[in-house]
Amino acid sequence: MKLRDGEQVFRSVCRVCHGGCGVQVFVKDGKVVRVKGDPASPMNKGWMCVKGVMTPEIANHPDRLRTPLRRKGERGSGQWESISWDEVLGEITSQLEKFRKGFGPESIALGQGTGRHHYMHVVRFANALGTPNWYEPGLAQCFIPRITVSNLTYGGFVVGDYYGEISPKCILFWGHNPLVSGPDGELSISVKRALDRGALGIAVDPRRSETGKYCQQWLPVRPGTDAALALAMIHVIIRENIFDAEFVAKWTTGFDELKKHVEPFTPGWAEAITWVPSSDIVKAAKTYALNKPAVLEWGLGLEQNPNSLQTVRAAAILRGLTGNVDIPGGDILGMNIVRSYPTLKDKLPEGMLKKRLGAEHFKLLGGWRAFMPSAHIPTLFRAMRTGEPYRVRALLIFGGNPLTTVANSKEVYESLQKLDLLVVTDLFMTPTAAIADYVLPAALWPEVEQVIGYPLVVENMVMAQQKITQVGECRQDEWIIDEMSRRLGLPGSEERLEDVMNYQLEPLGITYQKLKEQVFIHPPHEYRKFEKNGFRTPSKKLELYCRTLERMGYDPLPTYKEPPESPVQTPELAREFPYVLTTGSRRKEFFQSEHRQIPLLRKRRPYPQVEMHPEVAALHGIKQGDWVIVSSPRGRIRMKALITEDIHPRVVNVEHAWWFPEKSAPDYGVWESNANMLTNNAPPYDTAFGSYQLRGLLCRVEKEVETGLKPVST
Ligand SMILES: Nc1nc2c(c(=O)[nH]1)N[C@H]1C(S)=C(S)[C@@H](COP(=O)(O)OP(=O)(O)OC[C@H]3O[C@@H](n4cnc5c(=O)[nH]c(N)nc54)[C@H](O)[C@@H]3O)O[C@H]1N2
Ligand SMILES: Nc1nc2c(c(=O)[nH]1)N[C@H]1C(S)=C(S)[C@@H](COP(=O)(O)OP(=O)(O)OC[C@H]3O[C@@H](n4cnc5c(=O)[nH]c(N)nc54)[C@H](O)[C@@H]3O)O[C@H]1N2
Ligand code: SF4
Ligand SMILES: [Mo]
Repeated sequence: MKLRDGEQVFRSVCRVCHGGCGVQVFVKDGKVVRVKGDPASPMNKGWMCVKGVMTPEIANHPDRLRTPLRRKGERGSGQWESISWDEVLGEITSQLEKFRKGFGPESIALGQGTGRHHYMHVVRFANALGTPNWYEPGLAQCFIPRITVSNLTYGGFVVGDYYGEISPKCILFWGHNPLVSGPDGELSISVKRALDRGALGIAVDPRRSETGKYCQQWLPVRPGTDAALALAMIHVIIRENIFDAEFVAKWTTGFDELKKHVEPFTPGWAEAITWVPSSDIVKAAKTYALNKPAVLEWGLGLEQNPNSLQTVRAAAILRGLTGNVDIPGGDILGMNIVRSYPTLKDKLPEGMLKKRLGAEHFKLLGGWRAFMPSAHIPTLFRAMRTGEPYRVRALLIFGGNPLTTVANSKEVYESLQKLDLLVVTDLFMTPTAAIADYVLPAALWPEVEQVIGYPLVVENMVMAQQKITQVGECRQDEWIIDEMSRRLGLPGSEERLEDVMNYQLEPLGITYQKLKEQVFIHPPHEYRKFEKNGFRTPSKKLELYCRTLERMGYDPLPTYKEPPESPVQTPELAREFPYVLTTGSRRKEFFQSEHRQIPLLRKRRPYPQVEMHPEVAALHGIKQGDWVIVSSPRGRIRMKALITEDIHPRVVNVEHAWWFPEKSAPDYGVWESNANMLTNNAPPYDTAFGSYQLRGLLCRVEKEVETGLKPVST
């Protein structure tokens, strides 16, 4: 590696997204000046994505928050004063103490964003504070159904095996576009390499996504109906006798029940529901079953609907039937080489479990069996807004912009405005931070110390993030939490972050300081672990039929449910809103609501886009690049038309999490093009996870005319 004048280099791990890329960080005069992929990292082997290489532009951006801020005028007036850490922490903790004593710790909620370095530390803080109410905008809508279903079915989480000698022969991409969204258990580059090595690709997606373009087969499914498609594929695999009979007989439970259960779910039945031709369903089922080893890459397309448990279960069963679990080149169970984060869950008083908002209904999200029990977002925000069943008075958000990422943004706004205390810790001023009482400046990844196990959840490799630079008064979230904990005298506050990291690393016989020198540890993968001790399920087998679910009152075998808002369920509404709306598909340039202020990224994607088929565009007189109004029964937004053949002709797709840092405070244009103005946070929810619907709603599109429709604003 070549050093330029005055540079120093450090090895760490990029966390502009969920992370995973080993990198070399070049520092000059105390600033990050460039980052490069680390060729020695087994994960990315020197590769980096377009966001990661922008780290210096993010770290040194003039708009970065650099000091703690206290609101001066009214909420949202845009008037702030800089105060010291000592003052801000003193003021916040004295208010927290007041709420805790006066109304109980459950009146304080904690919020955060998707899988950051401080994720588990926020959970730890909630337990230490004694509040059951923390949330993250993903959870029931992201990853928790996949993790929980994996645990129930296989006794552990699985990820595609792109790391060994044997490469997958087939990859079934189900509602997932990893060439763009990569770091959700794998990296884009690993998937791309497997496809380049000749893996057959099948994409189940209403859009022919960037990943879909590499696939031999595209199944443009009607959003929200994936469970029907998966059930039909199970039907075909059993009917055609192309399941792995030996594996099924020896290592699974409930095959006979499953076989009987799927008899009615023929490809013809599924075609009517999913809009995918039955011949394509048969072909996809055969390709997946007959090309072993195969990976099933699952994503948000399976989860962001009110039948998330059963949809994800149906996909999980496909892996089991075909014997693709924990084999080289298949979907592998994690090594979990680090000890789980000490979240102090035993410090949460018993009585608080019952008070967790939503837990009594959504047992796999908030109940004691849940993977990482959290509050149900619509129930929590309703409690802020209405005081039912009790008032939530304070919310501390560590990295999250819920005005853009939680369904039904207008209700989110009303809920936040009702709080007595809103504190937002972020890298930048956002529309959510702009209506807070205090805004705290967060550290970006090169300013942070943490241990990261990767791929997420399965932890086959462990890496050290190290603090290399300091920007202004920015502090890592864990530090802020620890300082608050100390002032409040909470359990665990005597431990330093380094103690926590060392505790995690203990089974590896290494300390954080040593790991920093070593950069990463990547033990060889052990396959077919079930042959030694069975699967880590109650039956020790892979559970096609799940008795745990049955005991909890959920269907032990997967079932299909029509989405509550759809051309079939609500045909009257569909006359007014004739297209099926899906939201959220990721873009390479942005991570969720971030990076719109980074010039090189924004230049590549200056506007929010709505994708529609040429037939739809022609019907409404819409031309490529026109501004379009997209409306749903809940609201309307404007986006630029992206007209493409690569989408089902009855589906419209909008990007999510748009706001405009260049527009004026406090809204920053958050009401203009924000997908969650269209989405629904009302029941019905998934009965186990409480997932609400972000995909498979109804909408209409029309060309924006200058004097006509204007975006709604509050
Ligand atoms: N309609 C629709 N809505 C969706 C989705 C969808 O597909 N469709 N997807 C959902 C999913 S899967 C998820 S995970 C959520 C994501 O939702 P969030 O994770 O809430 O994403 P953001 O809104 O971008 O908020 C992240 C904020 O954290 C800040 N940040 C980044 N790093 C740090 C850090 O280290 N510390 C601190 N304190 N702040 C930091 C960023 O500047 C940004 O403002 O959105 C959900 N919302
Ligand atoms: N660049 C970038 N990378 C990211 C993120 C980001 O914001 N930007 N976010 C991160 C986070 S938190 C997450 S959770 C992951 C998400 O990563 P993915 O799971 O890949 O999520 P999406 O790209 O939102 O959606 C995947 C695909 O689902 C399709 N789809 C939409 N509705 C349906 C449906 O009903 N059924 C099916 N089968 N498909 C459907 C979309 O067209 C899209 O191509 O990405 C992570 N990585
Ligand atoms: S994929 Fe994620 S970890 Fe890798 S370079 Fe991009 S932002 Fe960084
Ligand atoms: Mo997510």
